[in-house]
Amino acid sequence: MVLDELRCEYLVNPQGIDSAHPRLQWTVKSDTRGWMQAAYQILVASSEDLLAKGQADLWDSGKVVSDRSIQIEYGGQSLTSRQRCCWKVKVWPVSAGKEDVSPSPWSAPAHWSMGLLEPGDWRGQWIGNEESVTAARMLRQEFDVTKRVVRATVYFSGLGLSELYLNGRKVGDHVLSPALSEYPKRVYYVTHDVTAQIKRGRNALGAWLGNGRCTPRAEWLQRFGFPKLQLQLEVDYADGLRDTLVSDATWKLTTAGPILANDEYDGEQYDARKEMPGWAEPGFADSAWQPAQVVAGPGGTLSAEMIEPSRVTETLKPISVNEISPGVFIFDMGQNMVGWCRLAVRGPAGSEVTLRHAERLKSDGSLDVANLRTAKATDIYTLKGKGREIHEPRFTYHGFRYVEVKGFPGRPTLASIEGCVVHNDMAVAGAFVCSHPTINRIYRNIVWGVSGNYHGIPTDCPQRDERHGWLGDRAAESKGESYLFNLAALYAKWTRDMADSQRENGSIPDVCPTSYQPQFCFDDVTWPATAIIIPGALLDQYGDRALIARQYPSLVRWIDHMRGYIADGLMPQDKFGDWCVPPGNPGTAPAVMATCYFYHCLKLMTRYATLLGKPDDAQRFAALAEQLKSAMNEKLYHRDQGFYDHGSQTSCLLPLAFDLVPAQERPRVFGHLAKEITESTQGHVGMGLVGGQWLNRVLTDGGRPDIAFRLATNTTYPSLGYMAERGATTIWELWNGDTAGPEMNSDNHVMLVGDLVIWLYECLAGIRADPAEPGFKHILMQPHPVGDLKFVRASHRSPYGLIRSEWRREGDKFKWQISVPPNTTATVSIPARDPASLRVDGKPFERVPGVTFLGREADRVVLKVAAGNYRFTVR
Ligand code: RAM
Repeated sequence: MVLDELRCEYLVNPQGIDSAHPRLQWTVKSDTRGWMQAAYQILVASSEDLLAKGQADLWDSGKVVSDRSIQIEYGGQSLTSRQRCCWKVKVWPVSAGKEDVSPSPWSAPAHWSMGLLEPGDWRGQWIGNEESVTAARMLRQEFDVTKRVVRATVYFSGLGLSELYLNGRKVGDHVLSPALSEYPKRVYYVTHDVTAQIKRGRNALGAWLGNGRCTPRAEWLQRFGFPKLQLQLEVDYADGLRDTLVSDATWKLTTAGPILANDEYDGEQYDARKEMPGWAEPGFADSAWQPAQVVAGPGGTLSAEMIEPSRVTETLKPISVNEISPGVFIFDMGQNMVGWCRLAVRGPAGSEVTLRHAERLKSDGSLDVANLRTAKATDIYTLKGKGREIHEPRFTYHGFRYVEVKGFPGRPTLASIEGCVVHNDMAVAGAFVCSHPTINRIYRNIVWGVSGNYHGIPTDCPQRDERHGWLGDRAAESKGESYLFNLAALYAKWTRDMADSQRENGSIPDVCPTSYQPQFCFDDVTWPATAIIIPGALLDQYGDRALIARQYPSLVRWIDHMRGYIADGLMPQDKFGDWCVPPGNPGTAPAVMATCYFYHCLKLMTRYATLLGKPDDAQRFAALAEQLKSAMNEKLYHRDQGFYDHGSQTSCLLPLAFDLVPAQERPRVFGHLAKEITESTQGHVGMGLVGGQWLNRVLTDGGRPDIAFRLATNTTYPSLGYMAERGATTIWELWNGDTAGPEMNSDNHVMLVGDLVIWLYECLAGIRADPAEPGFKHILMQPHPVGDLKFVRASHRSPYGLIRSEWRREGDKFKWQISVPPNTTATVSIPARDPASLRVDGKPFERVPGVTFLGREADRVVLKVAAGNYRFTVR
């Protein structure tokens, strides 16, 4: 059989898994047209040796007749804490409709290891000191290793943020770890294999504890207390015995180290003169340190952090530096970025360099920090005076483009600072470029904005004193993000935060995990609805059915809690309206927003209940949905005018998007929407972030992709292109960010992206997952050559492999090249009036293997194609 590559993939970071049924997947690379999998076999062994010998002591799946290659649940021996699992897979292809007798060779082996699964596995205690200090806590412990080590693993959680050192070297490359969670319910720990870092003889562990959300800021402190550490190091010896070292009162602690102050929002102050060389190495004299206190834990279950960690993913060089007054230098990073600066400096001991960060400059060239509210975003470094000093902070991050440097000994140059870009390090999932420069520029701004807001959760913004997981910003917008990055794990984690944050009565807060303000719980619909919308998107994009099962009970509780608010058949609960409508445009009534969204949630719940085999639930949700639909059309629809309520853009959009409009009325409502946009707002958006998350798709499905194209390419106010014209390198919180006051006015919010990224990939490039065969097992490919677009080149790394769509218009010709990954099929809808004008790989389609004619639709020819690469030409 022809098989270029068979690759085992694991959905997430494979260290310290805490699911009893880890899910495995693999991809096949093959140029063979129509490559499909007929069967697979998985072997899982407890060691690489056994696996190599084919002795699958944990699981031999046997030959499973199935075309599934993603989301395969481990089905072997029950897995225990710390279990090492080595696995490989082989597959049998379908050939000529029949099963090929010969399977592929075995894949290269892959591994995962289990975390600490039982609460009783944790033998240590939470330690820290219950004292209000701004300084970072430092903790240390020494231990002996007297025998040959075969494996050493450390499991730890240091709240709010932590870094661990072993024998003087940092363990791993994570920063700002662990991920934020609903601490009273769940606390994440991280796992590192430290076998290579342990040595025979005396060893030392050193931990830094930063404040994170365990900050001495009063409101936070009340909820989460002071920083604390729970740690367990397990050293397995060649003789089969194990030593376990845990966090307890025998550890030593000090707050007299160099990090004098640290705060996620305010920044970090570091005095290099207070460094303690060797503190994380054996033999350090720690007699001045105090014993660590055993402290109360945060309350939540320790769970393995199974998302991509935050890392420094790239560094930026400043593009200019300007001395605006004696000794005050403004650096321009050329990009609104998220992270911090690495400072390189030389000078006398005690010199203090202050770096302040901001997104904007005032007209006189000085820093404008008004939109940061109380966040000070200031890092201070005091030199030790020993040659070239390089420093970057540990327990803060900033959203900034400009940096003000003061107190620098001598004159700083462009080489004096470097921007460290920090976010969860997800794999890039797509590429998009087209012939329109405005769209390309906006796309770039979106990628920067979206990635900069991944900090263990998707945050609303990275710069001011907020940085919360506001649900409503990401309702449908998050699906677009999945075309940019592999979000399967991060968003699954965030939905778990939502369930963890849910109240006893079923209410889901608008901010998850809840922050210092548990009162962000309003029982509105549009924000919490995200808890229901995201699992459906992850199902479509990644085929993640298990997530639906996991979240389902929490979602049912929310629905049952909220349905109690229904009055007169309508859902009245709303809090934020169509947040961030361009000023001057009409808002949308609470009952329209809430009823539409609740209806949509009920339809999704019907889908989930059906998927999980719960027909009674499905029926109950469907029936309630029908009631809302009738009430909405009876009470809020104006048959004489053809629109709902006052006819705002969003009040037309939502009923169309969620299919609430009676079929015969659809053209009128759609007509009203199109007219509102083309006339009242003259080809511009007249809606906020709620409407915007459905806008471009509704326009395109209704036959007006030209309006969506106009919105996407506008450079006049209000539009994303306008922001870019005004110099934005990310996406603003407000359409009128340039003229509005600073209090609620961030330059880096993703919510106004709406469904633009979805539209670029699904409608312009035409790459979409078929919900009936999720995870891109079957792909719906329908490009829209719209406006004066000359070409689109896009690709998406789906769970089955790379999907490609590249089209170009040349004179009266339309040329389209696609790649359909092995083990998938696609329905392709080609803009061609006449099938005779179509060539596939230079031939009439009837003569091309793998191609089946499905029919004609308006101005299109619809084909079903097997896996492979195709060239379509339409004259
Ligand atoms: C602001 C946030 C967020 C939005 C809420 C309603 O505080 O920045 O983006 O969801 O308001």
